[in-house]
Amino acid sequence: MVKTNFSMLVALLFISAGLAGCTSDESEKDQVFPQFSSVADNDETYNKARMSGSPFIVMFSAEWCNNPCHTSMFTIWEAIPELTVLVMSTDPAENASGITLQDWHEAANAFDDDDSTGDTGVTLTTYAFMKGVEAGEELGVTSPGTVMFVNADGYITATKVGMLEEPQEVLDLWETAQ
Ligand SMILES: [Ca+2]
Repeated sequence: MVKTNFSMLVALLFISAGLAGCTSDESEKDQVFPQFSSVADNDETYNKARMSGSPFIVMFSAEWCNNPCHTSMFTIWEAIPELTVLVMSTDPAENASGITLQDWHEAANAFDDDDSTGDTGVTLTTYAFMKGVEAGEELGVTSPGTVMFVNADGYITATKVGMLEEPQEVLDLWETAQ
């Protein structure tokens, strides 16, 4: 029993330490999403100027991140299809793990495919896959698994650390950016 409690304490301390660097605190609610400029898998350049005027979602991920990344991508799509989602890799290596941005997008699209029936599920057509190392570092995000909701003025209105599994949660967080 004592051992269990100690383990829980260690786990709680670990979780607290992990959350200390995130931006979900009320006090940081108005943090501006940093300037960035990145060429995505569709060869288009995305930056703050291009994104201003409409809310958007940034998912910090990586070429090699399957979960929570893929699950979160499809939960967002399930909640609201065809949203503009910038999927940013926190891995500075070009073609990390030998995966190009195009490969990465295709792997994500294939995540909900059913090989036995040939059903290809949905295709994440409005998601743009790019590097986001500098922006992530400015926000204290250096590993995959954080999703940020940004309003039309470029402010971060909500941050989700970890997997998005419930479409309703996406809707609630998206609402903060409207
Ligand atoms: Ca698919």
